[in-house]
Amino acid sequence: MDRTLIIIKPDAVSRGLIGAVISRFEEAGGLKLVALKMAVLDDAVIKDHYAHLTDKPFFPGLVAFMKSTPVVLAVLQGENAVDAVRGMCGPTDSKKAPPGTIRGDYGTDVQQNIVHASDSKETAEQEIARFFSPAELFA
Ligand code: DAT
Ligand code: MG
Repeated sequence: MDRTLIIIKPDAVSRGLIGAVISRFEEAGGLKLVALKMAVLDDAVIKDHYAHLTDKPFFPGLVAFMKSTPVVLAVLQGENAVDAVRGMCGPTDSKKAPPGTIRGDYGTDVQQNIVHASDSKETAEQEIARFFSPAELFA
C-alpha cells in the first residue's frame, strides 16, 4: 500500500469543487482517505513545497495563487497510489489534460489546475510529513 499527498488548490476551493475532486479519488478503486484538513498555506511552506520552482518567472504568481484561499490537504492510500493519483489528475497544463482526468475536466490552465499530487513515493513521504503530524494520519 502506498500513500500520496494531494492539495485541492484555491481554484477548486473557490469554485465549489472540493467534493467533486474528493469523489473522483474515493470512487477510483482502492483509494482511501487517511488524512484530511483545510489550511491557509504561508510563504515558507509554499516555498518548501515548490522548492524545485523557486527560480521560475511564474513562482511569485504561484505563491500568490496558492495562498489566495484556504486549500484542502489530504492523504490517499491504496495500491500504487502515487502513480494512480497522478494519472487521475492528468498533465500539469489543464489545456493539455485529456477529458476524464481531473485537470482535463475542471482545470483552466497551467497554474489553475485544481489539484496537486505527489510525484514519487519519496516525495510523497516528504510531503505528507510537511503537512501532517503522525497523529493526524489514520490507518
Ligand atoms: P505538477 O503540479 O503537475 O507536479 P510541477 O511540479 O512542474 O507540476 O509544477 C507545480 C505547479 O507549478 C503546477 O501545478 C502549476 C505551477 N506551474 C508549473 N509550470 C508552470 C508554468 N509554466 N506557468 C505557471 N505555473 C506553472
Ligand atoms: Mg510537481
